Amino acid sequence: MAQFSVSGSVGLITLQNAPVNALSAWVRQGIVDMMERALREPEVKSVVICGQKGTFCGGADIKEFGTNMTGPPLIPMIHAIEAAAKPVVAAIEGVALGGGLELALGCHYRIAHSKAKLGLPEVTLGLLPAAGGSQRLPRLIGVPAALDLITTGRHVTAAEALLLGIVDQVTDHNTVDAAVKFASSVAGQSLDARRISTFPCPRPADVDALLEGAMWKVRRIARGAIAPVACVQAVRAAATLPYAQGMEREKELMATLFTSGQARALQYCFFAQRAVGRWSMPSGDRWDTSEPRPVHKAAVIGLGTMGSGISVALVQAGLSVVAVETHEKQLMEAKQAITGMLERGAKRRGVKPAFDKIRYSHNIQPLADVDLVIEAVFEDMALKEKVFQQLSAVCKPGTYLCTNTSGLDIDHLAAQTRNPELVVGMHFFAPAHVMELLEVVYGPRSSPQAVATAMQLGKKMGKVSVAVGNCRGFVGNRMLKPYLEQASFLLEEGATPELVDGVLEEFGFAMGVFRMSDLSGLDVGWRVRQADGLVVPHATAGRQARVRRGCRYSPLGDLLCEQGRFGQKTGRGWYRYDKPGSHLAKPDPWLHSFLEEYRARHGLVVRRIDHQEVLERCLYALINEGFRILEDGIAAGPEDIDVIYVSGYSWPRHRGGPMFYASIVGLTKVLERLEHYHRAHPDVPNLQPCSLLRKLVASGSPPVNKWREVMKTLHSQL
Ligand code: 3H9
Repeated sequence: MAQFSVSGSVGLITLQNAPVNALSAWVRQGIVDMMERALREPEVKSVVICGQKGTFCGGADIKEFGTNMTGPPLIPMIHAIEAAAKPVVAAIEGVALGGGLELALGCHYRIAHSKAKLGLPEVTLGLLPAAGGSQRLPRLIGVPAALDLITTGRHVTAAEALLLGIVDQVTDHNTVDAAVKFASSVAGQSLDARRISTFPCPRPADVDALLEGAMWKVRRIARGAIAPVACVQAVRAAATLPYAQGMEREKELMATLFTSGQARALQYCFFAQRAVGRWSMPSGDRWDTSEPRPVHKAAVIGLGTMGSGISVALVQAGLSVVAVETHEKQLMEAKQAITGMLERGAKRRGVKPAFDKIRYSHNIQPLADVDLVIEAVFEDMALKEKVFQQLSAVCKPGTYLCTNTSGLDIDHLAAQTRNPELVVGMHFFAPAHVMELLEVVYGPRSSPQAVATAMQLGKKMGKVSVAVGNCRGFVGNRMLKPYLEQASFLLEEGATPELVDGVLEEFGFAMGVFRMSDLSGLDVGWRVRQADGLVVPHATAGRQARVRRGCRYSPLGDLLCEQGRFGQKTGRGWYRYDKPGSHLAKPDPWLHSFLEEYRARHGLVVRRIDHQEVLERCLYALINEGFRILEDGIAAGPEDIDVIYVSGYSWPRHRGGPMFYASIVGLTKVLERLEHYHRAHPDVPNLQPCSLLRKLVASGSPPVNKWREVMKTLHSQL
């Protein structure tokens, strides 16, 4: 709702809808009623709109979307504010986002607190600012700046908003008091020059080229998302049409977006991300309710790429860090790399680099007083065992011992220590100071407080933290394995890396599976397979070359590694690169002949493989493993898997994550196609549909938010 009070001659309308004062039906009704009252009452000469508890407004109520919306619509409400005969001032504290900023743009003046954030993030929800935002913002700040804000959805600080001309004043003091004072100073003044909808849109001479450039750019980076394209079209309308016609265009474009599957997927992602972060709900709905312990001082052991990135992320989160590397040369290189990353990060954020927060050491002795350690040494169990034994002896009682392993057994490492309950996994993704995903892995003996502390630390580091159970590869990498394997089988059967990658990139992945493998290095998986005894020297393998443990196995990746083709770093992999380290993947005639020879040697008959088969085999094998993960109780729900894939594996957000995607495609269809491929390739692993998928189909294929009810009947480790 909205509350009304009067301060001198100023009417104060306060939005009251915790936690973000979203514009739900009753809030809109409150604003309409209170505005009418303010305009009616003769002693009120001007009006201030603010939000309760230091937050102006987080925009339209996203929970209302897709429901039968009631209450006054937003657009006429904002128009009525703009048309008011008394000055209306928005007092912006906390956030003014989406509909919240659109409400502020309908006001005649805007005063923001210096810590406020403003923006039009609708594009991230598959929408556009359709309460006049796409038409008013370009009129206020010009086409280029409006395009930037509307197509990216980025939030700006109050200082940038002032510079751009979005707000009229910024204050460090009480914003509502400042706004009331300001409102009384402008009472009675003409508002002709304050109604943004009446402004002509400032048009640069090259506006057409500018809009075309913007369209080209969003199409290139949108990976098939339609909202950024609609945002450019809406700004084009602002730049080329009178306001009323522009509003019509905004409405048309919004109508298409609003009911699209992409908007549904993106809004699902918004809520899923919040749900997995709320892993310790007091209701006990999720697995734990433990209080995290504060972490002020942390240590990182092993300063390779991962350890260096983790150290930077910890320093940037304000922690004191001891960074340990036993090899002199590696320590020197890491110091240089970390200094560079801290410098660049500080420059981007407009602050001083916190070099004094990090201390380097050759040994673990200075770790005696740290609250938490993250081990990031080479992925070798024997080495990690030793590190955990040493840590357990050196660190003070109660220090949490975390490992950044990407798939080794957490419980085995915990067993090396005196207090296994203090051991958890913190699986970061490279580069660790940039990638937002963190898998927090709890072993059977990890204490709830250890997990709570790792989750809280992840949040402090700005990560999307997801608690997952302990199994080979955890959630993300475990699902990746069948995806990579299917891609390799497809090559054996007649596909090329270009075909497979093309299909996956068209689906929306930033990179296809082969390009991605080249980037991360083919040798990483090769070493793991070697340790698992799966790599057999090809020359001596004979008939067994394509079989391991009774299942079909594709040794293609191993064969490339045997030839020193590790991907980008060696200039050769599934593609060729002009020089080692270069990023531009080019089709490699050598690889094509190698595949032909390989197929001939093994008597494989080449078939024409179409796009549908590539997509279905790669994605459905991955999804099938997701169902197994749910069945095993390794992820708490489908949302957890989806957040992991969207945040860490470049799954296109506008498709909502693999489990959401499966529910949209239809579980019956996923099951049917897996059965089809399993029949066609009975010896290929991971195509046999798992029992949870069958069970869900038998239960009538409920929507993704109802899967838990079916899963409840299954065993859970959580
Ligand atoms: C729009 O405005 C369309 C219009 O242009 C046109 C219409 C015609 N609605 O993130 P948090 C909930 S589209 C409903 O954890 P923080 C959120 O789910 C909207 N609920 O807090 C969570 O609930 P729970 C454009 C919302 O402090 C709780 O509030 N606006 C909304 O880290 C706390 O959220 C946006 O895209 C909402 N609009 O961050 C802004 N917003 O406790 C979306 C939040 O049950 N919101 N909730 O899990 C945000 O970006 C962040 O929530 C915000 C606060 C920065 C505001």
